[in-house]
Amino acid sequence: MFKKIERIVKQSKTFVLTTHVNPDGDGLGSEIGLATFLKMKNKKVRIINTSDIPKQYQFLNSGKEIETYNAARHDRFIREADVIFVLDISVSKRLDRMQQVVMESPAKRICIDHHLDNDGLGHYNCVDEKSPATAELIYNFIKYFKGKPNLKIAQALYTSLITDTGGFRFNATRPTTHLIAAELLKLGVKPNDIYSNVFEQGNANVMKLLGRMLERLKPKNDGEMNWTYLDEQDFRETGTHRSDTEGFVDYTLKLEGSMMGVFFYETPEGHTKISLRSKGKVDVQKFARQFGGGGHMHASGITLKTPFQSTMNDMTAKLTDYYHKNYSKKSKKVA
Ligand SMILES: [Mn+2]
Repeated sequence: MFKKIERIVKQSKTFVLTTHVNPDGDGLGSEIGLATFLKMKNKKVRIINTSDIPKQYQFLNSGKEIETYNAARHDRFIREADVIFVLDISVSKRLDRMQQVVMESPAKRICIDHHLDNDGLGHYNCVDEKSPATAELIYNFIKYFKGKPNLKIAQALYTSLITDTGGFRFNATRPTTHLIAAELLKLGVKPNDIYSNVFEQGNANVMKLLGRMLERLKPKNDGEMNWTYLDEQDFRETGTHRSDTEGFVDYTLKLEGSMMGVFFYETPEGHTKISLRSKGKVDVQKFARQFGGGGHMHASGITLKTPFQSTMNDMTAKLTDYYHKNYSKKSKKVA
């Protein structure tokens, strides 16, 4: 597939790069990495995303190369581009506000991605679902091109790797991932600079919000399931946003013996958002699917348009029951 893409790139002049709504470190790092490489090849490149860059990734955009989509400013360029690279997704719905213009553009669409879901968004698909990050594919692509990554590319791709592998701790992390990381370090990446930019941008209000969430952690099923919540009052009193809870749910698995974690929060409409995390054989996606949610076996989410307090009580009971029936050590002893 690299061969085909190489030919297309050689024949083309103008490129749009984009990624999914609410972009993460992998999507953004892959964009900067690939854009920088294409610019070295004297291509005309614009990175246009449907969402703003989250604060912790703004250091990647010191050159102001990543733009937030605005129809008046971007539609013409998107329609006239030779190629649209879609990074870190292969499903058009996740382009959100940009979906229509991207799908209508006569440009060749190339997906570089590591997700299983694919609705035919790309005319060309460079997808490796075994790869822990899209950035691995971008790195390999640059190498295939016999390109020499510079420090900027290295920093961008390193950001992608550490975010999508959870700091090299997820099982998808493979020998290649570390070999690529090693090459990026050789190019001058300072691991703590990247780590600090991404993970040490906390603010006091968000810490207070986290404190409330942690204080309320309650064990169920002999501590194998742990759940907690934040409601409207918590966000109001701490002056925080729902988006500030990114990563909070991970704390539910930090307790010894915790196999499944549940975090509820109240949406601005008074509805219920549930984040689920699990380990080992415990499958939270199976539970989430029954309620219209989705995700992966170990990380899923559900949004319910029903009142917060009563929904939380009801769902906690259902989750406790689900865990007990399928995974609880006690129930296995009985059986
Ligand atoms: Mn990714």
